Amino acid sequence: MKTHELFIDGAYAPAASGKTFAKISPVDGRQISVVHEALAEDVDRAVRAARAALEGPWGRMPLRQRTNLLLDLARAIERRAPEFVEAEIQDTGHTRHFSETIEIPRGAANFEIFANLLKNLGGEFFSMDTPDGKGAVNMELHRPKGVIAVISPWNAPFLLMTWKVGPALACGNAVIVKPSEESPATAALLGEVMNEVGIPKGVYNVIHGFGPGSAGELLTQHPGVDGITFTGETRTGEAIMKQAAVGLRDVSFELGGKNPGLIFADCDMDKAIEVTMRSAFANCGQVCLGTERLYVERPIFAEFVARLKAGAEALKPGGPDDPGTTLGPLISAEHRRKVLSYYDKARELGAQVVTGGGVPHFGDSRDQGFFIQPTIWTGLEEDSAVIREEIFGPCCHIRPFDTEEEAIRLANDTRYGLAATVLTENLSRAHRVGRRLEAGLIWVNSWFLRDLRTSFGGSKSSGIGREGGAHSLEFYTERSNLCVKL
Ligand code: NAD
Ligand code: 6OD
Repeated sequence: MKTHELFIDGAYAPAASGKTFAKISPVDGRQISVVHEALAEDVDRAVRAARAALEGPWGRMPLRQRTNLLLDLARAIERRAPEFVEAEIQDTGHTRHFSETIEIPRGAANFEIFANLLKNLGGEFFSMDTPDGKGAVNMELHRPKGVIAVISPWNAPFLLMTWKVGPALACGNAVIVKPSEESPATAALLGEVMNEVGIPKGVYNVIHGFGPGSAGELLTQHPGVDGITFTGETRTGEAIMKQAAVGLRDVSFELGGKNPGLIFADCDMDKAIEVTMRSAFANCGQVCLGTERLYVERPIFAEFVARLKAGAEALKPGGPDDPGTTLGPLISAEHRRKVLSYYDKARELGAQVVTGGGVPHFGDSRDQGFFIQPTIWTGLEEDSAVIREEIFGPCCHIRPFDTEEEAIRLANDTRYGLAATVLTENLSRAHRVGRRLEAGLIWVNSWFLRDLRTSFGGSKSSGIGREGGAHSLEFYTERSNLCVKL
């Protein structure tokens, strides 16, 4: 059975804690690996290694050499993509297609785009007048922030982890990654590739473990950490913010969502169904940007519901190696219990279950996995928990609306503000509605489409700060103004 040790100071090493935990396959409930759990001594060692890297060759490395190493890293990930895909799908049960076409290539791209960005980075420059007439010049300097703690989730492990490690390293920081306890494999494998391309030791460290009372909490409380970038649940973000308060460490948070989709009667129906099938069911609904609340203009409500139902029922649940699989499992037994509790709640609240609402049966080992039926409801009140809380499963509620104003009000009536989609062929409506939606990412006639140079993040309870392109410099660098009197 595979064992994932920690990766500290350029080498794999057992946890000093002597503790390990089991990683369970979401496809059939079998244990697939043993994972070492980092506790205080291990976290301390990782922080010391990262600090030493900043004071050593990494900290002194010219920008061109540093960014070239990251470009080499991107190529090496591409070369070893089949290994990354295998590691990711074993841990998560994701469809092979999703891992091969999105997760792993995006991981490589995350190093490439930030390396290129830093290579070509300019900065503010102001020439100013002074009373003696000689003047002064002001210029903006960027310095690495220092040791960055990267706390990442399990729903797109490699993509979301590298989305943070890429800019952190391009800006010259050293990182300590704490991947989710549910998805340790790709973060572990990346250590090997870091060594292969010659990234100096201590620049990239991985500690495994849980959140509270374990590696996550210990890392975010460590005084040697200068900044914490976190992707995960809003409630976890609140806990980490308290932990980060000691020493006033900076945070960057990408949190939960309860994203609306607005489908207007003037949409292209085929496009609306294609977009919604992805936004509601891709990755078995385990996407922070996914759509769990749909509002459909009344004249096309019945047709939309019927066509989405047909689409959901055509999805083929199965493991990554089952031919034709289009819907993988949920990540864990615990997560499935949570999603099923909303399925029960919806029924208790009198929802009409258009399709799904339970667990599929295979008659083989997959019955020990964590599969669940894609589910669509109608008829719930907007103040019900099913509509207000993030479920993070393959499910959505659909409600009719009558006016554009009503659709906007319903969409914005949430504590979250991560993403929204609008389906319309009316260009004026697209702009008019789009600019009134309270979300960090707004799509018209598409979903998940994004130039990586744009900002990414959520408002309200969906996050703090923005990452992506030059926006990442806000968090991953410290800025100074150098004012030179002439
Ligand atoms: P989670 O919050 O349970 O865990 C995320 C990470 O935080 C894990 O590594 C976990 O071990 C760690 N952690 C938990 N408690 C901690 C603590 N007290 N201190 C330090 N670390 C701690 O999230 P999850 O279940 O892994 O992921 C699903 C959630 O992530 C969903 O809410 C989803 O919306 C959100 N998410 C958001 C985005 C985004 O970009 N906004 C992207 C992906 C996922
Ligand atoms: O594409 C990205 O960079 C990104 N952060 C996607 C988030 C997906 C959430 O599940």
